[in-house]
Amino acid sequence: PRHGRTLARVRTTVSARAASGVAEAAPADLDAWRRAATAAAPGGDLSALNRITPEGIVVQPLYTAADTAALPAKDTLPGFAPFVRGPQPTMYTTRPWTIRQYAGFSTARESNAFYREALHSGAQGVSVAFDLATQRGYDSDHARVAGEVGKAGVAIDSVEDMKALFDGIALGGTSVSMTMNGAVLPVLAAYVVAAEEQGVPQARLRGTIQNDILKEFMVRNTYIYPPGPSMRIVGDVMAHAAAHMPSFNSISVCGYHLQEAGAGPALELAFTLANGRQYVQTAMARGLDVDGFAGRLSFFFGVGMDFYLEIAKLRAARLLWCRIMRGLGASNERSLMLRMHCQTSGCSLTAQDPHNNVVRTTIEAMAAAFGGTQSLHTNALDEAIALPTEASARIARATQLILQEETGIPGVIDPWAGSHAMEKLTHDMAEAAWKTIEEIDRRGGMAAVAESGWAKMQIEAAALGKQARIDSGRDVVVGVNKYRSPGETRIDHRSIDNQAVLADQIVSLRQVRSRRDGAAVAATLDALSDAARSGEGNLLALTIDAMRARATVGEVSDALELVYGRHHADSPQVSGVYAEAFESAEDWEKLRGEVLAFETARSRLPRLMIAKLGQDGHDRGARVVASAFSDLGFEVVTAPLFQTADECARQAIEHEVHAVGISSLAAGHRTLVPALIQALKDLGAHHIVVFVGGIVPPEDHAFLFEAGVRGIYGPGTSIPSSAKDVLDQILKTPDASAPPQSPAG
Ligand code: MLC
Ligand code: 5AD
Repeated sequence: PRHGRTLARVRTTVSARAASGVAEAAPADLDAWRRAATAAAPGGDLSALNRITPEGIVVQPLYTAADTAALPAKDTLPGFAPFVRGPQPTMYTTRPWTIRQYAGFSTARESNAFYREALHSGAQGVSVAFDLATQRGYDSDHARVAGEVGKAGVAIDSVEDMKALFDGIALGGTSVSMTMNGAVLPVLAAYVVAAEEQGVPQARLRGTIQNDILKEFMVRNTYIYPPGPSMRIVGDVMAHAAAHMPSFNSISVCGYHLQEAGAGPALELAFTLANGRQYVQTAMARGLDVDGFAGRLSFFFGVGMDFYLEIAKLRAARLLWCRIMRGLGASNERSLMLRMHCQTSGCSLTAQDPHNNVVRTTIEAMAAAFGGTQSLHTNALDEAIALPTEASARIARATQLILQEETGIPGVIDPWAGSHAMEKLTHDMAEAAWKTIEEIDRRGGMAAVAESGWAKMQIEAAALGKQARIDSGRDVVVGVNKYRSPGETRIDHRSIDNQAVLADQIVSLRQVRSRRDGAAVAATLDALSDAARSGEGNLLALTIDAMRARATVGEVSDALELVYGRHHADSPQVSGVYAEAFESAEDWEKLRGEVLAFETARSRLPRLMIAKLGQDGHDRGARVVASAFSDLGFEVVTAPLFQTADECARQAIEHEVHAVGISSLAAGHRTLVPALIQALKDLGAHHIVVFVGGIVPPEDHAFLFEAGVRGIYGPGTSIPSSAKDVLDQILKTPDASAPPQSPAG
């Protein structure tokens, strides 16, 4: 048969080459290659073939033995320090990474059904996404969160909800990750009690709590209390877990959100490791033995599209962590080994041509597997539009199943080891990250740079540079700034009936409150406030008592807020980075001209307030837009996070802005944006124009326009195009000083 003949021919060719192998075996003549490559390089300049990443890492067109000859300790083995090649001696050959898809929406019952179906169809662990009300420590019936209950994750108010969430899922067997930071105490406590009532003692619980508050202050913003008390809470969780939950990972130190907020891989790596080190030092300062808890520290990285560098980053992470932990006096092997979860990059995905996202995610997932991750989430193709549907979640899961079961990839441990390129890039990545860690030390350590805002500004500057490179076409995003599709691909997406979820939660909260012993609950909450005040006792242990008595998430948070207060962040804004990185002088001048023309027409510069509403703290987009618009000549006011619609309207009026731009990434827009427009009208500010940017599914557009929104800018919108539209829309609207149009009727 044809097939056999082809095979035979291949075999002859191979053996013929082997016979005349003298020429092939000749030592590499690097100078000859350099001459040939120089001749072929554009302008005869070989260095033009280097790619220099925004972080200054040089990626060469060719690596040879000459690049790796001087590197220290290349020839290491998996399962042995410094663990560059992986934490397990056999890695995926005996147990592939855990397919662990982050998910949660609506009520506990609905999310439970989703998890069970996922576990039945190939998922291997659970990962809970909580709604923003829960993440920020509010019960579902709190007035500030009405628009957000059940939207971006599942609503959990008490142990009863937690029990429903894991109904029929054996908590002793399945490992569960919970992405919880601000409200870590009531949520982890509810989990412990739910398991206990399932018959699983805390000693047998497997899983991970995120409990990484430092990165919340830097980027993700679901903190509740100020940094000092927040770090005590982290420490109490670590201490309790070290003593009572030996199989539970008490912290997941996150780089993912730093990358999503704009950090390149080296910055992500440096900040994550420095945060991890800060937690270890915090626990040690409380007198915990480092080897008693460090083996249960876990990490979490994002994996973006820069394929080689992402693999190098994951290898370098293990190398550096081993160095850091030895420096802190750890000696147990488990304390030295970095174990990680990875998630493919949400911000690399596009709303345009959404099917392309499957390709991007596959490539990123391969990088995570080549990098030796222990657990992986692959994003769904509808990432930039809404939460995953059953169908898109199925493809995302299958992406991993195919890698595990069809490709042979898990069969070779750390297959890139020994590649001149990969070894050199691993080394260069580690060096770049280490330099930043040294700079952090010079600035007083991670807690100091997180609190001063320096860390956040580094990340924001990177995000602005990236935005400018995409807007000016230097960084290509297929289907967005190049090869755009003439038509729009519409896909189905999940939408959540927020009002129905809210009604459900209110009923179950009422039930919980009516059935419990009120005096007993009050006593546990008082004990909690006392412990917060005195600094004595373990807050997690006390919260477990409170949740067992059926206190709610909101009540526990309030008991602590009473002592600690709620934190309000105030972070300085980056300026000039967007302007500097924007490459098309002509486009730039044109836009600046329009801003100046506006000034002439309206006798003052366009003034814009950029705001987020409710509990949605994902502020990369808002901050990038604010900084870039300000570079373009707008006067920009950045509103504080977590405002209600009414508070936002009052601020807008106070600042005399022409327009308010709302950035919405957590699906609260259907409730919050109309409420803002109403509040502006009620206050007589008909002239203030409202725009929305962020993740807004196409069906919501008509609804928002009807409510009075004047522009919607989804992911992939270039800043110059939205700026132009904003100017046009403001000019179409009568000024505040102009006589108000009499409303019809
Ligand atoms: C694994 N094991 C092996 C082995 N491979 N044993 C022998 N040989 C091998 N080759 C053992 C391990 O030692 C371990 O046992 C057990 O098998 C499970 O393996 P694991 O590697 O620990 O995997 P897992 O249980 O999945 O844990 C992975 C983890 C953990 C350590 C990274 O922390 C985790 O699951 N993290 C997930 C975090 C997450 O999903 N976050 C979502 C964030 S989303 P033993 O006994 O050693 O434990 C988000 C988005 C947002 O944050 O909202 O912003
Ligand atoms: N369900 C599934 N995935 C989610 N993500 C966020 N919330 C959810 C959810 N409720 C994913 C997205 C996002 C990242 C932070 O996590 O990929 O980018």
